[in-house]
Amino acid sequence: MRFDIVTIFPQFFEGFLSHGIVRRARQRSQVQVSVHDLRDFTYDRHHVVDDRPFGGSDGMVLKPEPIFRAVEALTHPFQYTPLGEDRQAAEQAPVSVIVLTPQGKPFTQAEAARLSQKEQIVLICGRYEGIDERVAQNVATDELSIGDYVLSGGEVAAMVVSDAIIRLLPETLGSATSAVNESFSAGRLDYPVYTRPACYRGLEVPKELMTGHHAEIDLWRRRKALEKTKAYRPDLLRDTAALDALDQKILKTIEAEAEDRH
Ligand code: 6GU
Repeated sequence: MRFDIVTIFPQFFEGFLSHGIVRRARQRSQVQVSVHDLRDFTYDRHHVVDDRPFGGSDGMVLKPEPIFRAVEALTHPFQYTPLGEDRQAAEQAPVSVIVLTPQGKPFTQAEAARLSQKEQIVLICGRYEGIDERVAQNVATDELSIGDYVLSGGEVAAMVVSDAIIRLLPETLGSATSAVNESFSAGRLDYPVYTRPACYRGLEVPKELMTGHHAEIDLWRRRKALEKTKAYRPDLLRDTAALDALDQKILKTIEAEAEDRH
């Protein structure tokens, strides 16, 4: 897989690219990541990438021309279909061109899994008050947001999106099963974990984990995972069909116990 990141702050990505799983995946050639300065796709003397919004309002808008040129330079024509033309075709093409914006579709684990099948992903980082809408309609295959808050630019979001995808690539994680086993693949948050020492400042590790009894440990973990999910992410439990039969049973027990306390 290949990533091309288009940004006005290429240096932002230096630390991200040279540490951890992303660094290892690059060293092993599981992924190629290139970062491109949007200003390199301007032709004017001052390398201007932004301009004032038509209709008036605060702030500056990223101009379409440098972004169109960057995408044309970084992709092969006919390998992708822009969003404004055909959403279905855009999703299935081997190349994705993604605009990162708080106005985008929410980025999820399912979206990361879909994108991990692509040959090439171009990430366009927004700045200022936004990007000329002709980019989203005529060049992009997706507009993504990483959550309901506003960042000062798309750079951090580009790292979030590419990290979530890269760790799903085959042989990227230490253990091939760890990506399958985790939060969100299972429709709930993960269980809490502990390590040594067994007692720290009088704080004991839960005794259920110290028994070596596999079935009891599994039951305890499922229960804690569901309690946390209920507390922090009740939205994930609205569709209990995503849970297996044992989780559904444990959840009913948790809910019955909460009833009893009222
Ligand atoms: Cl993708 N960009 C910006 N600027 N803010 C965001 C975001 C993206 N996702 C959530 N907030």
